[in-house]
Amino acid sequence: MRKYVLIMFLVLGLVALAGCSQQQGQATNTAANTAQNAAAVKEFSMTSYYDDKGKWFSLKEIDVKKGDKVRVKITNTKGSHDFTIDEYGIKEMTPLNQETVIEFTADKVGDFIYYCSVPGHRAGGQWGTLKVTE
Ligand SMILES: [Cu+2]
Repeated sequence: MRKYVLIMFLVLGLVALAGCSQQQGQATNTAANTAQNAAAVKEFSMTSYYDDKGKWFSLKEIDVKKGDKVRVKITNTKGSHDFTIDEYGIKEMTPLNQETVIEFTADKVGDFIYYCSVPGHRAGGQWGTLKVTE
């Protein structure tokens, strides 16, 4: 009988221990996830295009927080275009029928115009606003 009680205590102890270590594991996972989120990339997709009605990027606004890593995927479906943000020193060609991936860190706060620098395209409407807030 005594042996039985001892074994019961041992089993209970083990169960309690297992519960504790599992909780600890979860806490660690949560911390890791938070760290990952902090460094997470904010991703945006758009097409770059023109026709008789106008020229444009399908996405008119990119909203991010200061410090965010920004990934912009641009698929050029018609014509010859680039993606330019003067204040960020970005000017990337976007070859036809390809996805061009542009990455940068939003380290300046404010509203910045992204546009296509091919003559006439920005005036034709091929631009949008990058909004970076604190
Ligand atoms: Cu263009």
